Order: sequence, then C-alpha cells, then structure tokens
Amino acid sequence: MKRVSYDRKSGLGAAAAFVLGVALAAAPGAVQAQTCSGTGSPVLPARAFADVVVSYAPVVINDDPRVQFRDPQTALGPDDYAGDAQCANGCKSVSLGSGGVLTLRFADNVLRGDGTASCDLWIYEVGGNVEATFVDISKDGQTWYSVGETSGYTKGIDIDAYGFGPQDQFAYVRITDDLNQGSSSGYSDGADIDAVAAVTSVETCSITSVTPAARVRAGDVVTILGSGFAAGTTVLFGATPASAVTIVSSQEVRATVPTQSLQGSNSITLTIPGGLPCTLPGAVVGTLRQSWGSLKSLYR
Ligand SMILES: [Ca+2]
Ligand SMILES: [Ca+2]
Ligand SMILES: [Ca+2]
Repeated sequence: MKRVSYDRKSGLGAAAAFVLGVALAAAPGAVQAQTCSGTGSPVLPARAFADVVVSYAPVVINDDPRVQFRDPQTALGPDDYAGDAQCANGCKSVSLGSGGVLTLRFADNVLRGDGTASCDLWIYEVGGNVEATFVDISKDGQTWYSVGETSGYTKGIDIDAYGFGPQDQFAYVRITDDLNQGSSSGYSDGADIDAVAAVTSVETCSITSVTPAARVRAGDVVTILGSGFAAGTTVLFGATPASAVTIVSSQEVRATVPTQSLQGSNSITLTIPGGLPCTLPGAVVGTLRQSWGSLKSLYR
C-alpha cells in the first residue's frame, strides 16, 4: 500500500472492502482484470497455501516499508489479514517496497493447471491500496515463467491461459512489485502480500533429510524428515517398499530398510494417499551386510 491514493480497507467491513476493491480495479492507473475472477478470495484448505519463504528482497527507501512490514513469514499459510493496515495488532502481510521481490515455495502441495479457464493461483494482495505485482511460477526454482500481472485479492490467475495444464506441477511463485504502478513511498510501500495459494492444488510431500544416510543395512530404521507426511504414507527404497513404516508426524517418518540388498546409492520415495510422490535421489547408500536384528529373524 502507498500513502497516496485510496484507503481501501481501514475501518471497513470485508463486504464493503470488496465492493470498493472492484471499483478501484477499473480506476485510472489501476491494473485491469486478469484472465479469471472469483467472488472475492476463495475459501481453500490450509494445505493449498505457500509453505516456505525462499527469498525476500524488499526495496527499502528512507526506511519505507517500515521494518514491521518486512516479515516475509506473514505471507505463508492461510490468508489472515483482517483490515489492520497499520499493523496495530501485528502485521499479517509483508510489503515489497517499489520493485521488491518475494519468492515462496509450496512444500506439501503443488500448483497445477486444471485444463479450464478457472483460476489456479491466487495472490492475496491487501492493505490500504490496491497494488500491482508481476507473477512468475517455476517448477524447480531455476526456470521461471511469467503468468502476467495481478493486484488486490479479488481475482486470480488462470495458468492454463499461459499454455500450462494439469500435467505441469509448480512448486515456486515469485512476486515482483510493479514500480511503475502506485506511489513510491509510505510506511508499507509496495504491494502487501498476505498469502499465496494454489487454487488448483495437489497434495505432495518433500524430503529434507534422511538419517542414517550411509552404510545402511537391511533391518535398519532410517528417519526421514520433511513436510506433508500423512497417515498411510508409503516408502520406497529405490523400487523396494520399506518393510515397516511409522508416521511420527507430518514432518517425520521412520522406515525400516527392506530385506533385499540395498547395495550402492538408492533414492527414497514417499507417497501420501491420493497425492504425488516426493523423491530424494541418492538418499541412502546401502551395504550388503544385514543388521543383527534382521539376521536373527532369518534364522529364527
Ligand atoms: Ca501448502
Ligand atoms: Ca485454469
Ligand atoms: Ca498473512
């Protein structure tokens, strides 16, 4: 939000704010409607929202945006901005400054196209003014694809319109404030991001570490840390199912190395029910030797 221009949400109820938001979208200088629109921001499951801050590079001029508006963690999880543009009760959004950049990642879900012109991606830009951002998406955090410009929180982005579809899975969203739109000063200068959601979302998981990773033997129990794990998650060592799996939490799974030999480097693949698998290549290096426990079970 920038000081000059409108004061869209302060002191207004959500319904009034929505009506004003629509009116402002057609105001001179405002960004025109995107390729899809909803009736205000959609109600989505918590898992659909962005999970991790990859990077945050605000443009700060004369201490604007102020430091309390520069916490990128406020852009994670479900939208929770309720009209407190001054952050009297703590900031619920992060301000980019003019030309600033915020990159987020989905860790327990991915963004896909849905094969129709319906909205697939939603940026919840909030605060006292409607401000525009350029939006790019990426599968790997390296190669980026522009999916246009958006503003406010009353319309979404249809990624099918950019040539993508259900076969494409994106884990990264990069939001760049349009420095040619809006003014360029104020305590929360630049676009203010409350949340980012994959409207067309498929659940998955991610693996951050496996221990032990070396000299793993049949019968050993390895601890897999990551996110998005759920009841019923299956585990593969290479192509071989784990002989036992314990779901400790959404961030920890313990799996028993299968009896078959696991010589050399092996990937670990987890699959949650109804979701897409997540794989860590070269996660464990096995040896032919079996653990004492598994040998005992063989000769029992
Ligand atoms: Ca998520
Ligand atoms: Ca779509
Ligand atoms: Ca928020």
